Formats: sequence, C-alpha cells, structure tokens
Amino acid sequence: MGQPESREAQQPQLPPGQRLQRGWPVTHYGPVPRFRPDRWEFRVFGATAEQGKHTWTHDEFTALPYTTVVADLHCVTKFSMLDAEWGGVLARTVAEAAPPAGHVTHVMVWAEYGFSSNLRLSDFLDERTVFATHKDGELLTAEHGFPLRLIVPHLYAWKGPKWVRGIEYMTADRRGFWEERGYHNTGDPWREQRYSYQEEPGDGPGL
Ligand SMILES: Nc1nc2c(c(=O)[nH]1)N[C@H]1C(S)=C(S)[C@@H](COP(=O)(O)O)O[C@H]1N2
Ligand SMILES: [Mo]
Repeated sequence: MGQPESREAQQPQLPPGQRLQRGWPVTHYGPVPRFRPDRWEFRVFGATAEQGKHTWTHDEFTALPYTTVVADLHCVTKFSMLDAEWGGVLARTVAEAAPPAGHVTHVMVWAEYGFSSNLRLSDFLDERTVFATHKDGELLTAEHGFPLRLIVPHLYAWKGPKWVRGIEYMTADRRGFWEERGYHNTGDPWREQRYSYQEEPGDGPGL
C-alpha cells in the first residue's frame, strides 16, 4: 500500500522464455554496410496501387513526418530490451504515401546485402510499426541499423531488418531470410513462435 505498483504487477512485459538484457547487444548476420547517402534510396515496389515504383532519396525519406514509439525488442535468442523510444517514420505513413494494391496480403522488407523479412500486411500497418532513424533521441549507430531500420514491436526482432532499403508489396506470402532458415513465419513472441517446426497449417508458405 502506498507503494507504486511494480511493472510486473501491472502487466508482464517479458514474453515467455525471454530474459532481460543490460545494455544493447548487436545481433545480425553478415557485415555492417557503409552508408553512402548519394547512392541510398528507399524503394517501394511489387504490387503497388499505381503499378509503378516509388523511390525516396535519404533527404526525402527523412523529411516524412517524424513520430516516436516506445517499444521493446525481443530477440529470438532469448534476450529482451525494454522501453526503448524509437523515432522515425511510421510504416503506415509509408503505405499512405505509396499505397499497396487492393489485393496485397504481405510485405517483404528488404535491406542491404539482400537481407529480408516477410510480414503480414496487417503487421506492417500496425500503428506501432516504425522505420526508425533514432533510439532514445539519438541517431542509430551503424551497427544498430543506421540510417534506417524497421521496428515491429509485437514480433520478434528479426522481423525488423536493420539497414532497410525498401519494401515489396506481395499478393501471396513468401519467406524472408530467417524465415527460410528455420525461424517461424509469423514470429509472435507472446505465443513463443520461434521456429518454423512450430508452424501450424496456415502459418506460412511451405518450406
Ligand atoms: N539486416 C539485418 N537486420 C537484422 C538482422 C540481420 O541479421 N540483418 N538480425 C535481426 C535480429 S535477429 C535482431 S535480434 C535485431 C537486433 O538488433 P540490434 O543489433 O540493434 O540489437 O536485428 C534484426 N535485424
Ligand atoms: Mo534476434
């Protein structure tokens, strides 16, 4: 009584099987790409509403409306980082500026070196899914995805590519990089959807 309620008493913040991590580890496959502003562009392609491509230069992309989202990061290797403030452009904003065709069901998010991750359109359009340029008010560092990374707060962190370069609107589901290599097609940490062998019919395209 009189004590502020602990966070745990309000609601559990750690999904099953996760543990808290101090600091912010760096987790990815492959080398850290170098940012070349003159060559960087963000591409929207695939099944767009206007059947064309849409590209933004770095200046154009970072001029889109800036929003912050407080969200946790849950790595499938079992560490979680809580309460980061991500700043950037909502995925919704991107989809409004360069809309998908009516029959689009999924989005492939593409990053440097061909890294990719697939999302349901509904996950992409979630009100908290954000293309982040900043964390806690500071520009991302190169190893954490500068100049742009996706954060999908309600899914495991591999669903958020670092060094994003574009999105592909898809009319059927297709697996991304980790989804082809044994990780769950949906990746909901609250349901502990870690591995593709846990998938049930309808969770994803065949392997
Ligand atoms: N391009 C790219 N993005 C990636 C990955 C990757 O291998 N390549 N790994 C993902 C995984 S598994 C995690 S846990 C987070 C880690 O982000 P961090 O290094 O900023 O903590 O990045 C995700 N984004
Ligand atoms: Mo991860």
